[in-house]
Amino acid sequence: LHRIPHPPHRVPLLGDVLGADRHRPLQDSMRFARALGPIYRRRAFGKEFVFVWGARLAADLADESRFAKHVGLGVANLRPVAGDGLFTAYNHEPNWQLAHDVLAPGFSREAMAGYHGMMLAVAGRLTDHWDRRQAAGHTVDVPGDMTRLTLETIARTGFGHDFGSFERDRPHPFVTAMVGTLTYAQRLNSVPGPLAPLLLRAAARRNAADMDHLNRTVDGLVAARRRSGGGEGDLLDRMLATAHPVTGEKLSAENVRKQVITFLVAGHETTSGALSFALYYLARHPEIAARARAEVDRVWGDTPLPGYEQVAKLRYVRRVLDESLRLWPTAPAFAREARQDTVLAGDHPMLRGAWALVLTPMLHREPEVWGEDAERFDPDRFTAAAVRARPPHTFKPFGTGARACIGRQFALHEATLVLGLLLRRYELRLDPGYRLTVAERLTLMPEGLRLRLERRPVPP
Ligand code: MNH
Repeated sequence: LHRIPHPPHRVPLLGDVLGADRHRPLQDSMRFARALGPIYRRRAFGKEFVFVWGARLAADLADESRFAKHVGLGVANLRPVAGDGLFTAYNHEPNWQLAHDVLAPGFSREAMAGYHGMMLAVAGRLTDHWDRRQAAGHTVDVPGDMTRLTLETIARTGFGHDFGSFERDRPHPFVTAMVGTLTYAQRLNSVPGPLAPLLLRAAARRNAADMDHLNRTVDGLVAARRRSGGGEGDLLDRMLATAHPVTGEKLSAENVRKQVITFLVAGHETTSGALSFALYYLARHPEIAARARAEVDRVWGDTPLPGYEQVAKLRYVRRVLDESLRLWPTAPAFAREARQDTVLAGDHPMLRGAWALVLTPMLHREPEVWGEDAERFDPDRFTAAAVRARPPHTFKPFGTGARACIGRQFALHEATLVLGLLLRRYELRLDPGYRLTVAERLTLMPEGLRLRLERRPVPP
């Protein structure tokens, strides 16, 4: 450990937390990364935390035979909310494998093709809303509306539920409660564990109320499904009725509750951020937007509603999305622990159970991999040839290994579809005075992003 650099001024007890931006811990860690290099440590309240972003080190941590997901920091702080749900389960908890095997078919190609029609319907609610805003001469609230869209999409496709987000002026109370618990989980990292109940008394009370709200929403949704006696084989049906193909075991009622919360939250928050950042970059770079729009016009022609197959054909739009997730991966870190005593990248001895946090936004800007212009937005970094030329494990917006994102294809399909529809329908105008600032609540979101729209002639 002593060979890993750390900040020069360490305060007794507090460690390296002074001067830290409590509301933007990830961007704070990015600053430390730039100053200290590809692996560094920070001390907080007597504990050392190791941060990694060098490409060679991150690639070694991706070796599944020696490392696995570590449930730590933000993820661990979500255990009271999501328990042994898929995202927050410990590797050794039997409910991880059980739920993974039962739910994975819900993300197969066939399942995705089945969601496509509902995704289109929800996107139609977004464009109806944006048409009205545009006609009235108003700007649109990008993160707010992307959250409406992605919440309705996962709720409809996964759970046959309608939150009515587009019929509300303010965020749905479910979203407010979710943002509350995510923010609270992030804040728990900035106070010494034992003192949390004291320092965060008011916040802890609010958090309990938020968790209550999430639980009640989910219980209502599950009860409605039990009454109606099954849907059309969506995620909720799988959770309630599908037995494990080998063991015949089913998810318990308590675990179903955790999975529903997990999927409603993980299934929309990060996709909303990804769409918001992509729209920011498209509006900031009109020449890139024009190229993407030309692709949509060419590939979709004047089909009013693109089919499932037509979405994957938007190769350039997809590159815009990848490049947005490179600069701002909206789930910006993941932790890896040693399965046994080992040496990281031949340099750093690690005991079994020792862990490090991979800072994805810094890995994605590593100059040796992405070049000296790594901060520049350029979708052509994701042409097939460019991807082949890069070393493996250098682009990790969806994490790595057995515990990588189960919803990756779902998110990419939804986001590509929506970007295609929006590019085809609108020109996006950004206030030239807007400066990108990134808000953090474990996930990332562009702050205060509003766009002015101009309608294009579109198929009926
Ligand atoms: Mn998702 C795990 C990022 C969309 C459901 N997701 C992960 C991880 C990352 C991630 C990173 C791994 C975390 C870790 O190692 O600790 N996820 C994303 C991003 C998007 C995203 C950037 C959108 C863009 N995720 C989605 C969607 C769903 C979903 C959509 C569901 C429909 N994600 C999950 C679940 C897990 C996960 C569930 C946990 C998987 C597991 O551990 O088995």
